[in-house]
Formats: sequence, structure tokens, C-alpha cells
Amino acid sequence: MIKFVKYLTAVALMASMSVVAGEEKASQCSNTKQLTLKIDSAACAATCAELDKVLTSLKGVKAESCSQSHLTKVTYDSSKVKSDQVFAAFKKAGVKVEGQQIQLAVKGMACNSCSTKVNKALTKLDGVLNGAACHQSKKATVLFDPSKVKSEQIVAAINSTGFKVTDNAPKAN
Ligand SMILES: [Cu+2]
Repeated sequence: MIKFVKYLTAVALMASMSVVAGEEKASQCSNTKQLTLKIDSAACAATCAELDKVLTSLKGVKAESCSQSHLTKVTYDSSKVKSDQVFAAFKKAGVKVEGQQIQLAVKGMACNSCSTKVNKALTKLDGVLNGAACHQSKKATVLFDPSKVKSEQIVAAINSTGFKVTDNAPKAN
């Protein structure tokens, strides 16, 4: 009988654990998307503030523009807003988007020739405006035109060099 009770307790414990795991999984599969966009280098602080205002007027959108780096970080809820609407907001604010930027962790780069190999693979891709891999930070920063190339293709190009992308780019759309 005691054995049976122990068994029941174990089953109950396992059941409660799987519930917790399920909840975690759900939060990872959220609709939150992130976009980092390079904007017109002529955009000043006032323009950036105006841009953020236009962006955040969209439901489910958070935005932060930096007039120094000329990068706008947009976080949005894809169940409430589509990336097209985000891009339309830039137009509305009169700010030109030069490209989308992603940063990828790349495993295996040990020296300059490794990062050069990754850079070459990146710049060969049509739609990649700038690719900078650094073997010290183990990261590749890629600026690309999202209408010409997708982040998955960028990851594939890096992986084809033999070095591996260890995290996935935040996907737009
Ligand atoms: Cu090397």
C-alpha cells in the first residue's frame, strides 16, 4: 500500500512538472518579434523622437531610436501588427530605412582568416549590404535588405562556411 501511495505521489509530481514545462514553452512561442533597422544617417534626435512616436502609436509596438548609431529597435506583437505596418510607419515619419540589422552568434571562428571567410560568404549574398564577422566577439553583424534576402538565408550562408550559427535570428513577419 505504501508503495502504491509513493507511486501516486510520483505521478502527481511528474504531472505538475510537465505543466510547468508546458507553460514555459508557451511563453517562448509568444508573438513578440524584434526588428533592428538602420535608418537614414541624416536623422537627428528630433526626427528619431518623432519616429518613435509614430511607431508606438501602433498597437503592440515598442520602439527606441538612437540618433547616434542610427538604429531603431522595434519590438512588436505579431498578432496585433504586421511588419509591413511597422515599415509603413517609418515612411509616415519620413525616415528612410536603409536595411535591417541582425547579430548572430557564430561558433568556431578562431582568427582573422576565419572571420574573413564568413564575411566573404555574407557579402556574396544578394541583398546583404554589409557583413562584419568578428572572431573575438564570436559574432556576425549583418545589415541587409529584407525585401531581397531573408535571415534564414544569411544563417545558411554562414553555416556553409563550416562555422555554425548558434542562435537564431529574431524573425520578422
Ligand atoms: Cu581562423
